[in-house]
Amino acid sequence: MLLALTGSAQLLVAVVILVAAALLVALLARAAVARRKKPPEKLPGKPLAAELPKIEVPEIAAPADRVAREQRAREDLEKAQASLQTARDAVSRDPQSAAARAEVQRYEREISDLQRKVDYEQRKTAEALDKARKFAEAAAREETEAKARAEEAARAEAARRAGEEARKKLVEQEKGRTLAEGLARTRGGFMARLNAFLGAARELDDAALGELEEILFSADVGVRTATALLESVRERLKRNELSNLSKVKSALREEIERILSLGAAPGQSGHGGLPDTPPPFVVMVVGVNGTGKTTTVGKLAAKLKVAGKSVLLGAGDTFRAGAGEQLDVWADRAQVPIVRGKDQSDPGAVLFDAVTRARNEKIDVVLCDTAGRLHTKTSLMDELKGVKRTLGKAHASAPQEVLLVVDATTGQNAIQQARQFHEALGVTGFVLTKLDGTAKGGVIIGICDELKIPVRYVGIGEKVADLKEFDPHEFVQALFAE
Ligand SMILES: Nc1nc2c(ncn2[C@@H]2O[C@H](COP(=O)(O)OP(=O)(O)OP(=O)(O)O)[C@@H](O)[C@H]2O)c(=O)[nH]1
Ligand SMILES: [Mg+2]
Repeated sequence: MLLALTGSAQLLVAVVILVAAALLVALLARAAVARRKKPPEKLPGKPLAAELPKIEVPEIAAPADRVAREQRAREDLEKAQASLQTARDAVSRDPQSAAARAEVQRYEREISDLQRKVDYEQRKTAEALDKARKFAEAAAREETEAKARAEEAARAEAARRAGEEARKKLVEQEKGRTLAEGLARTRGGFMARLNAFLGAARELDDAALGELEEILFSADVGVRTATALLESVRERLKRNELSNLSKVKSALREEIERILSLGAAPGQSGHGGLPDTPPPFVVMVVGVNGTGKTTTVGKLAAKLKVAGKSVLLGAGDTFRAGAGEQLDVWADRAQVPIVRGKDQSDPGAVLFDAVTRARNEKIDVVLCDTAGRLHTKTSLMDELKGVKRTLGKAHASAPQEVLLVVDATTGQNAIQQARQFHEALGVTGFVLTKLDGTAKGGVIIGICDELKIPVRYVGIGEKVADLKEFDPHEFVQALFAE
């Protein structure tokens, strides 16, 4: 086509092409600078740990309508150029014809306009192609990243399941004692005497009642509860409901189970089923020195983890040397995170951090260990009240549970401890530990009767499985088993 044009027309077309090429180069250079200046586009989602595989971008064509428009413009230009040539031929034949010269000028103007149109359409096609390519690249990148994210999530889930299985096995393998085994000493103590007495074939006379009174008072249930139990037997005798000792035994069993059945807080038997308060469920574990708080926190963490809850430990005992390390061992064993502070640092601050972290990370339960203290030491009890207030500042409903850990071997002294801790902190549940090592298990009846606070767990040994969720019926059955 160019060959068909005259010398001046060829020059004009060449100039136009050169200008268009220069314009394109300038545009590309500007785009490259802009791309360099622009920070890399941030795609949604987490950064991937693994390197992304190579992104495959499909071949991209400019949209068909754009290509067609550009083509039409070129054809119009070619037509005008052919008409210009014809007009010029006419001028060559008749140089005096003003009409022929006017025709040439008209076509020259038209060609100039059409050339601009071609340039415009060409630019638009290039832009559309660039846009389509970028879109395809972004889509391909997104798809590749989504694929990589899904693979990583699947890998993490498989690792989590494997860990979960391993932990479950660990806890299951570590078979603990049965409740009856754990209560063997208590059963060998006052319960053995009570069972022997109630099993004897003898008259239900005053002498027998006197003996029952003596047995109940020797049990660690406390004077008040022993008296109340005896009273209930006398009442039923008066109503002629009890004709023999075996009936007295049933009546006592019923009465003890009634005392122990204080009912769990709504939605919450132990901590397996958590209540509806917004998470995290914060448990503040308190008690006298050496009762088993840290051990209970550790066992509970392992149990809750196996039950599918996410757990965080707060090392609120910054006082006793080695307390943090002791809890660290449990965190490691139960595979749960822990928040620790420096030794001697403010326990409230450490636990505040723990609850805040649990809120941020949407963790289900925070178990807060605290330093052991004598219930009679006012300053130490005041410190604990402060810690409780701080927990409330970290999370509106916290602590949802104030768990008092009581050592069953301390017998009736435990009732006094419980009363004072309750006055100071509003205890919401008990854990009675070391029941395996004492004949004084009757104290649990006294605590429930006097304080009307439910027992959540009982500890009957040092293994995770030795922390049992408290079930009054099961407990009474194990207690009376001969
Ligand atoms: N036999 C038996 N031992 C237990 C039980 N619970 C805790 N222990 C043991 O009691 C001892 C004290 O337990 P810790 O958990 O350290 O007690 P603590 O209340 O945290 O002690 P302080 O932090 O010093 O106040 C440890 O040797 C535990 O293994 C239980 O139910 N049965
Ligand atoms: Mg401790």
